[in-house]
Amino acid sequence: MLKTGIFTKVCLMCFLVMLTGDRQIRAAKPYDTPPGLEIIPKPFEMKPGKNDFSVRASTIIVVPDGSEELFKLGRYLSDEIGKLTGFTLEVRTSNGHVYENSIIFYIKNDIDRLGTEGYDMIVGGDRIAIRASKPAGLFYGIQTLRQILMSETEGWRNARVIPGAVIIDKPAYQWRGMSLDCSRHFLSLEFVKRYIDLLAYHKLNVFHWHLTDDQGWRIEIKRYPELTRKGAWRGEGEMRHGGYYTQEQAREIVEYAKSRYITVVPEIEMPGHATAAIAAYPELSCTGESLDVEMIWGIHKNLFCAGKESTFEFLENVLKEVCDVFPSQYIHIGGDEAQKDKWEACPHCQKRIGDEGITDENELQGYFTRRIDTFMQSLGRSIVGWDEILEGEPSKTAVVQSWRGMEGAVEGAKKGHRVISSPASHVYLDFPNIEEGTHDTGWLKVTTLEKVYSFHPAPEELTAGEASLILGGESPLWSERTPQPEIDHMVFPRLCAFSETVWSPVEHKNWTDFSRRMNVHSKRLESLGVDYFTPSIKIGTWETGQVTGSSTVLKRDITKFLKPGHTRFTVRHDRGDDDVTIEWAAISENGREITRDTHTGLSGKRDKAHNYRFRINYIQPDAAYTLKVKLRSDGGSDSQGSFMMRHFDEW
Ligand code: TNX
Repeated sequence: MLKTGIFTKVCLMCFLVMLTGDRQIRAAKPYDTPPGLEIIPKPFEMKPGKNDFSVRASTIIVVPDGSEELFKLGRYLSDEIGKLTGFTLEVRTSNGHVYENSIIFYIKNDIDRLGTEGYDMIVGGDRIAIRASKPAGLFYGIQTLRQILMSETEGWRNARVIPGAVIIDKPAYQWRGMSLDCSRHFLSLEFVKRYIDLLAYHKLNVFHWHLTDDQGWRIEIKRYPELTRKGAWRGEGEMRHGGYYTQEQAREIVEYAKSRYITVVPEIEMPGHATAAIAAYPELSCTGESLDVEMIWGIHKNLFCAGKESTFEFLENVLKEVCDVFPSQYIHIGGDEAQKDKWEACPHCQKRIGDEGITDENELQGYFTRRIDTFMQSLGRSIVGWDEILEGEPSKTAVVQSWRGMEGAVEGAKKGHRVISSPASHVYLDFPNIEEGTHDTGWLKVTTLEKVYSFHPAPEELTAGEASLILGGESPLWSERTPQPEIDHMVFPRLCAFSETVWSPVEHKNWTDFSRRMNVHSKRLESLGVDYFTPSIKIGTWETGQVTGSSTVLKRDITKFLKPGHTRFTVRHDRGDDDVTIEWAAISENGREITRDTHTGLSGKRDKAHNYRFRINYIQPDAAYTLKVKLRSDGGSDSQGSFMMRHFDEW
């Protein structure tokens, strides 16, 4: 098995020299995806080769000597191949030997054209060579290999043949992010780790962790224990919801992400989206009034007081602990949707405006942001803020995340800020996939897979110099309407399209080619256990005359459809002038009610649909199951609507 044949060595060297010969950074040339190589995001360059490589039980993974990190990467590849093929591959350092049938990692610091995250890969005959100038590049080469092994060639999870190929690959953007909102719905530590793996699989490298908001504070701050004792919980009884991450758990996520070449960027919202913090420490607001952690979605007017010095003392102490846990260069400080009514009425804030000689409350937010920015710089960090921070002229060191369209990206870059593009219109994963009525406010517009695919991080109106300030893009999952079991459904497959918009060169954009690769890729998602978007099924309707001004309970048979796990029913208004109010929905088994979700929902011309959710632990064979919904109209009886249902795998 061990061969040091001079011929083999010479051939391999020639191969590599041929590949490195071209040091120029070239523009990407569009190409047709060769069969068996349907990678998402699409690699920079790829050519089919003559000889396929077979993964065997005897295949050896060879890593360069002397690096623990590279050895770990070898073990990681071995584990992943193990999951896919059942083989346990040995990992060895090369020691100058050339092994037959091997996957070889090379680090060459001078492969300029690959940058810090690129790799090239030659698959031919009895070896696969993956080269990069940094370990991150090898990691992405491994993701490419994982995807190839999860292709249709020999059946799912079973492919052992990797088609001969030469791949040269590197990202278009350095900031390829996704964010999870763990405030509106708490997400378990395991679930967050699973997402980190899914991001890595799509070559994304930033996990933006939205940790605080009106509806919950989710990160332990040792100096202020009430933040999580009180601020991490909302509601009473059945409606109680919450949870938080200890610093130790957050560190675990940071480490886990690091091993996947992902940076965790935490977000601590200020001055708005602060209700949970204020519920814990009322003195942080302008009025000091006592508040509960918010139960209702939308924009709330509780801001941290910008007049009191104690607010800054608190925030600095919090941020110090945050920086201690999160080594990221960038710390997100929110800044969005800060409606300033409370500041207008606050003597402390007005005094601050007077003392600082600033004109209004928008500038007061600018003062706030600059102060926090200066503090963060003193800790050696940089802030990221939502595009509203531009209204207060922050210092140039602040990174702007453009979300209300691309205007913030244009303005931010023109003013010399670094920018992350996240236009809600294209990359918000809380927006519905199709018009199926699972949305309940006018803000949430249908965002199809194709729409996400059409996103481009760099606005055309920028000069080349300005465009160089666009760090990349980020796709957030806001979780108001998405509890944990439904997250996959909102995120996938749209995150796959997004990954291509930030990794692949824009010249490669080709919806038809992407859709074809996506057909293969969706099988991969299935084998990874991703419950990606599929439409709800219609289990019944109500017709004109059935829902009137007095409450009625409608029943629909769901025996055929109900499965154990998490089920969502959508009550959707389809036609008619009358809006419908829903009081509750319930499920009965053989005529006996087994579970009920009681909360008022509106299903009408504007807020079309409302969701009711159940967790069913057990389905009794031969039992009959019925959905019951209690509803009434706002007067007339001409509304018509549908009952929709979607089952979700439990996480
Ligand atoms: C706006 S995006 C928000 C979030 C909401 C989201 C819902 C941003 C900076 N603010 O607080 O969750 O819309 O789509």
